[in-house]
This record gives sequence, C-alpha cells and structure tokens, in this order.
Amino acid sequence: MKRNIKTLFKFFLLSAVTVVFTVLLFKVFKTRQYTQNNAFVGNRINGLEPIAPRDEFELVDNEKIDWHDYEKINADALRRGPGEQGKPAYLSSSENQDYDKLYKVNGFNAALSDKIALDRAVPDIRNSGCKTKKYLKQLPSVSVIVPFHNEHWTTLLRTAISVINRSPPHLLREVILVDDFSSKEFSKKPLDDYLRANLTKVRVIHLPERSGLIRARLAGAREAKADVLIFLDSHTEANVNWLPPLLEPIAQDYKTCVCPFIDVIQYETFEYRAQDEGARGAFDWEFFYKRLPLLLEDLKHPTEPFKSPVMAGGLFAISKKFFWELEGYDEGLDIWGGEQYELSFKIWQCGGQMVDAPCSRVGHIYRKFAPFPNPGKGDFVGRNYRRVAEVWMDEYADYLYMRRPHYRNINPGDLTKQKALRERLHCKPFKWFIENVAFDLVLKYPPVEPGDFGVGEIRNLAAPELCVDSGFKERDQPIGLQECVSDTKKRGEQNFTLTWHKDIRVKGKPLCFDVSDPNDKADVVLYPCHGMKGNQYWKYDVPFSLLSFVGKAVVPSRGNPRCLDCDPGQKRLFVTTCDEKSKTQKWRFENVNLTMIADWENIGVQ
Ligand SMILES: *[C@@H]1O[C@H](CO)[C@@H](O)[C@H](O)[C@H]1NC(C)=O
Ligand SMILES: *[C@@H]1O[C@H](CO)[C@@H](O)[C@H](O)[C@H]1NC(C)=O
Ligand SMILES: *[C@@H]1O[C@H](CO)[C@@H](O)[C@H](O)[C@H]1NC(C)=O
Ligand SMILES: [Mn+2]
Repeated sequence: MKRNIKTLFKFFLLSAVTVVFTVLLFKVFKTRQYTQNNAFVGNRINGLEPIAPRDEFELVDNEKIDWHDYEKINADALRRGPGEQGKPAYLSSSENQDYDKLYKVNGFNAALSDKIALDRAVPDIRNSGCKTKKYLKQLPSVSVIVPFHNEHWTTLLRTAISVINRSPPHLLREVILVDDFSSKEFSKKPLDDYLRANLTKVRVIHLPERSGLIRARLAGAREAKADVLIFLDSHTEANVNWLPPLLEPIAQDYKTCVCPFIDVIQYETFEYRAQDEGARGAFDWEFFYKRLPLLLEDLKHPTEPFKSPVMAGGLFAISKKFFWELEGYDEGLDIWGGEQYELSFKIWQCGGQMVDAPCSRVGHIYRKFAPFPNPGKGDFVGRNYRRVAEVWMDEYADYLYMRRPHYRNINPGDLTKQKALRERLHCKPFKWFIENVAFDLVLKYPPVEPGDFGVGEIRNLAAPELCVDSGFKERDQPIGLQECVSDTKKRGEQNFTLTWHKDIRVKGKPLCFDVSDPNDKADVVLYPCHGMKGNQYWKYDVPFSLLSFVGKAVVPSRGNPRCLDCDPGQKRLFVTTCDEKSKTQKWRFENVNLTMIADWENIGVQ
C-alpha cells in the first residue's frame, strides 16, 4: 500500500514536470515563430498572421534610445535670416513685384517663401517632456509620400528638405513626390533635375492625367518600398525629431495609425506657431471636421500618444501592411473629400486604432483661400460622402441624409468591393465606433438636435412695455431695450431662442448674447455663436424669472453667475450680481418648453 502510494506520487511528479516542460518548449517555439513569420511583433499578433515578405520590419528588441540629432539642433539654433527660427518675415518694397501674382495662384505669400531658406530652422515648440523622451532603438523604415498639384516650387522643396534634414537617414528610405498633373513648368524637368543633382532620396511620380488627391496618394503608396507610409501635404515643414514618435506606436502594433500635431505656418508671414496643444479629431453630421477636447486621462500624460476618433486628413503615418490590408483608400472616391473619414472609420472598425503623437510636430500652411478652380465634376464631395456613409455608417448614415436630403438621390456608384472588404475583415458596426471611440461626439453634435428651451420675446417685468431688442446690430455691438412690438411680423429684432447650446441667439441670425467684460454692469454684445459655453453660456431660471449669465468667472472675486438686468429709463441692458428680489432682473421668456427646462442638466452642453 505504502509502496503503491509512493509509485503514484512519483508518477504524478514526473507527469507534472513533463507538462511544464512541454508548455515551456511550446512557448519558446511560438515566440520564435512570431519573430520569424510576422512583420511586426506587437500585442495584436496571434500567430494567424500571413507570412511577411522578408524585408519587412521585425521588432525583436525593446531597447530605447535618445534619437535627437544634437549636431543639427545646435547648427539650427545659430541660423539667422528671414523666417529663421520660425519668426514672421516680410518682403521689402523692392521685393514686392511678384507678391500679387504669386498670391493669387497659391493662396499664400509665395513670394515671401522664395526669400526664406529652404532649410530654415523652425522653433522647437514641443512639450518640454518630449526633449528627454526616448524611443525604441529599432524602428521601421519610412517612405514619405507627398502628392501635389501646382504646388509652389519653394514650399514643395522645403517640405522635402525639412523631412530629409530632420529624419534619421537610415530610417528615411525615400520621399516620393506625386505630381498630380501640375501645369507649372518647374514641376517637370526642372524638378527632376534639381532632385537628381541635390536630393537623391527624393523622386517624382508624374501622373499622366489629373487624378485628385486620393488617387495621387494611392499612386505614391503603390511605389513605396519602406515599411511605413507617411503622407504629408506639399506645403509642410517637419519639426525636430518628428519621426520616432510617429513610428514607435506602429512598431509596437502595426495596426496603429499615428498623426503628428499640425502646427500653423502663417500664410502671410510664414511665422511658425502652435495651433493648440492637441485635440481629438471628430466630425459633425454634415461631415465638417471638428475637434473634441482631450480626455482627463490624456491630459495627465502630455507627451504620450492619445486616441483620436478621426484624422484631420493630410498628415499621418500608417504601416504599409495595414494600409493594404485595408485596401488603401476606396478608389471610387473622387478628387478629395471624405477620404479621411473613410480611412479613419476603416482603421477603427476593422481592428486598428488611431493616435496623435504630441511629440511629433509638422507645420502646415493653411491657405488664405483655395486658389484652384472647382474641377467641374458636380457634387463630387457629396458623392464621396455618400460612399463612405453607405459602406461604413450603417443606420447613422441617416443623420447625414437628414441634413443633406439630396445625398439620398446621389448615385454612389459600385460599392461591392468596399462592402466585401468590410465583410471579409469582420469590421465592427458604426455603433461600436460611436459608443466606444467617439463616445463624446454625440454630446456635442447630437445626431438629432434637441429643440429650443425657449423662443420669442424677452420682456422685462419691472417695465413690462419693454423688450430686449437686437436693433439690427452687428457683431461686437451692445444691445438694449425697446418698446415691445405686438405685431409679430415686425418683431424680427425681438425674437430670440434659448438653444440647446445654452446660448441665446437672435432668431434667424448666427449671433449670440455674449459677455466678455468682467466688470460690473457689463454690456451684453452680439457675437458669432460658437456653441461652446464660455462667454455665451446662459441659463433661464423659471421660478425666479432670472436670466443668468453662467459664463466663466473672468474675475473670481466678482465671478458668475451674473444676471441680466436693465435700466428702463435709459433702455440699457447689462449683467450684474444676481438678486432674486430685484424686479429689473426679472424677465419673461415668451415661450419656454418647461419639459426641456426641467431636464436642463441632461440636455446639450453640461
Ligand atoms: C542644386 O541646388 C543648388 C542650390 O540650391 C541650385 O543652385 C542648383 O540649381 C540645383 N541643381 C539643379 C540641377 O537644379
Ligand atoms: C419667432 O420665431 C419663431 C420661430 O421661427 C416663429 O415661429 C415666431 O412666430 C416668431 N415670433 C415672432 C413674434 O416673430
Ligand atoms: C418640449 O420638448 C419636448 C422634448 O424635447 C418635446 O417632445 C415637446 O414637443 C416640446 N414641446 C413643445 C411645446 O414644443
Ligand atoms: Mn494643405
């Protein structure tokens, strides 16, 4: 009996050791498989990935290094001259001859661009934490793709040169300029010659016909040889150490698309400055690009990449592997418009993610006006939107069509290929995207907008013959009181809405009651509505008939809320400390929706 137990025990011990050993062996084997078979080793690899071509990137080492090129940084710091260090520059009167001519065809001060060095220094305006941040030593190689149509010579070259000068040479495999059938003479042979003589890493693909931004990007991507594709606009400037922060998230997970922060190169002076310190990309239900605030969690780590629902469009990095798994852009999209939504939805819904990298900054010239004529192809943007909505947005497409009913009648063309892709990659529904990625979008841009809290005249109770009157005023002008007009047809200037944005709008005009003066008895002026609380944030208190300006407390000691008050004798309107007993502070908003007011906290901005 005792012997039997001993044998049994031995047997179990042996089995246990065998099992542990097998598991270990299996694990080691599997790990080796990963690094051999997969282009990118990251937290998404599951062993089922296709075998990657040999020259693709493999991450096998997690060592991080300081990627700054201090020699270049120090040399840049010494540069002096027009536009250097991103300072605003100006043309002297003798240099002014070409100003108008070049402005007209470019939409920015191209004559000034010609006076600024192609390799000018730009200010390092990154968060200071970026300056000590290290990135993986082992990063994938890059093809930078720059489509252009009639881009100005020096802004195009400055784009390429800034990329070359501020990228580690062994990571930058090539810069591909895609000439979308430009008509400017220098875009052809002079450009080819210049590049051959001066910039051997840069080459041009000359498209044989006008193809539009989207197909030009695709043409560049097809020629790209490196692991990561970075798309840039043709009038940009890469800033210090821009590349490693874009590449690291991709090295860690090849299904991550990374956008840099986009800085502003001022169209008149070429001054280089920040736009802001980051926001999450979004859209409204007319497909205007919008931005959502960073999340509290993002704000705690200002140098770390944060998730963003959609990209702005022109500047981003994506692994070639993932880009082609997603079949690039829908080739049925014409010229421009909607492509940033298509790719963003696809990335998120089909198992990828998108982040902005705060330590990567690229300047971009936002033009003063678009210098190109409409390509005369009808509503191609609407058709693009319809394609994107039909393929990716499910029932949410209706919210777009509600606002642009004619989209329903646009023929989107053949969508079989796009729908098959969605099927094949088992992409998630749009509802998942909205609820998990763009979860705060619907608060700011409700698919169905709530009605108004109130509409009609605003009558004072101390002087019941007087009403608030916008008096045909324009922006920045203070408003006052006038005799209430009983004839509804004549009351255009006494008709207001308290909207779900919690601002008070002049009926039929995009103007809002706005208070920016922190002093007591500050005027109420009209200002274009922005729907973002701040100086236009009001609340109607029904029981006390108070219209309080919630605003932000400009002067903490006085603070807000302040309440709408008046001097009936002078017909003057102002805000002051709230006093429930003051009769001049009591107002009757003609028609209020009491149901909505009762639910004030849950409707619209909070
Ligand atoms: C190469 O660059 C220099 C300096 O910018 C310029 O003068 C020269 O014309 C360029 N070469 C060609 C072939 O364009
Ligand atoms: C104010 O505007 C609303 C909504 O357009 C309209 O129904 C109402 O008749 C207007 N009132 C006056 C007095 O003009
Ligand atoms: C008040 O608002 C509710 C909720 O939005 C809406 O259902 C109702 O029709 C509104 N009432 C009036 C009189 O407009
Ligand atoms: Mn641009």
